[in-house]
Amino acid sequence: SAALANRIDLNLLTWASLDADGQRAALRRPTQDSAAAVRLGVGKIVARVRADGDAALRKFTRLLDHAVLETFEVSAAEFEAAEAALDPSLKAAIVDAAERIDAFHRESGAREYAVDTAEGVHCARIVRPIARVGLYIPAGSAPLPSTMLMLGVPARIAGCDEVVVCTPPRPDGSADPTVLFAARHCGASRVFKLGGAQAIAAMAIGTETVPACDKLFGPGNAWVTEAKRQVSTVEGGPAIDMPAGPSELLVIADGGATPAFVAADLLSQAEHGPDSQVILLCDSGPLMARVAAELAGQLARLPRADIARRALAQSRLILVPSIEAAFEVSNRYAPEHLILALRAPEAWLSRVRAAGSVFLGDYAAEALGDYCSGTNHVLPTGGAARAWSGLSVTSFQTAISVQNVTAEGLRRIGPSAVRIAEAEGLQAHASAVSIRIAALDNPR
Ligand code: HSO
Ligand code: ZN
Repeated sequence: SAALANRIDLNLLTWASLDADGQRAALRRPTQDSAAAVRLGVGKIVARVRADGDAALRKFTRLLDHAVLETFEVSAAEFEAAEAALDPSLKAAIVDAAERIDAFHRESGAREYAVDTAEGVHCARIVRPIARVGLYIPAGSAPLPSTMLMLGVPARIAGCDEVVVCTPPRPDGSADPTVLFAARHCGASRVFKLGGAQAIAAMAIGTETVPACDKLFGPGNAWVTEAKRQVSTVEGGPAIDMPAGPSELLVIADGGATPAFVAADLLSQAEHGPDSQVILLCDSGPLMARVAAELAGQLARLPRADIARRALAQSRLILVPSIEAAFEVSNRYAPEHLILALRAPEAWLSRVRAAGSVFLGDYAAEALGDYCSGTNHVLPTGGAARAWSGLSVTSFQTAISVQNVTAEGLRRIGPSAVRIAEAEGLQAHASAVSIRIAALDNPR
């Protein structure tokens, strides 16, 4: 209705009535390429941190975070003050969430294995932790201690030697106490009060106080994301976790879904930021109308209504001809989060081809996965779920392959190597094998 449309701006679409262009437009994400100004600004920050180290960090922290800091590292006294300041029920909830994240992620590491590919040819994979990792915990519009757990717990399970954390300081020079508590709880080695592109530059390059890291993790604003991209392309620079973009939720609901639950899930995503993406696919017109009404009602009561309203204006509620069709649309979009508000959700799981994390049934709110079901909330966005996976212990490990070849093994596989090397015109390769076979044939 017009009255409703005035209160919240929703895009209600009917999939079957859209042509190919209309369907493409319905699934289009807002363009994410970083503005030239951001690219340039980040480039300057990275160059200054490379040249001036801590002095540059002090300058950018004063200019951009409005905090005057002589040293950045969080002291034992600060950790203790943070812990003392926190409500015991909040501490208990963080400990509880960390336990469940630990329980789920323990199973997620790369496994070592060994295969004899021929008699005398023993091949194996061994797994090692990445030595030094850098975790970025944003504090922007809301500090996210849950992100500290999602990065810190798998790093601890992997057994990384050093876990470096950066989180932005507040203007008074302190860091968010909940983030500090979570950092200490998952055993972070060192925490620095640094934010933005300068934090990423520091962990990538290293300064007098911040150590250079082998791989950088964590979400952040456009500046942080661009900084990760830039430092990872420098020769010898760190690896990064995954391309990060605005958070997304796609819900597939049938006529039996509970409109209030569906609306609440959509709003939980929308309140993250005005650029959050929210899509509902539903095969029931009446349900869609009731979700739209619920959205309006629940939105009015939210403290972050303004942010959520702007995200919803970019959202889409799409009537699809069938649940089968909904899965085709969803796989094409490849959402970060996928809720199946369906009557027999497990039976539909086999249809899911591309998604970061799936929530089955009426009770699996996305917010549970954000905090404490145990799964990770650092997930591929922007359609990356077609080829990328969410964070797990393997993200903090390397796998090293090993081969052990006996004389018998050399005799078995050597001739194939020689033949292929000759075909490639690589005579030194062929010789490296044939010289050994000859030595076996003519022991001196
Ligand atoms: N939904 C966000 C994670 C988050 N939500 C943190 C609340 N706190 C991206 O998966
Ligand atoms: Zn969330």
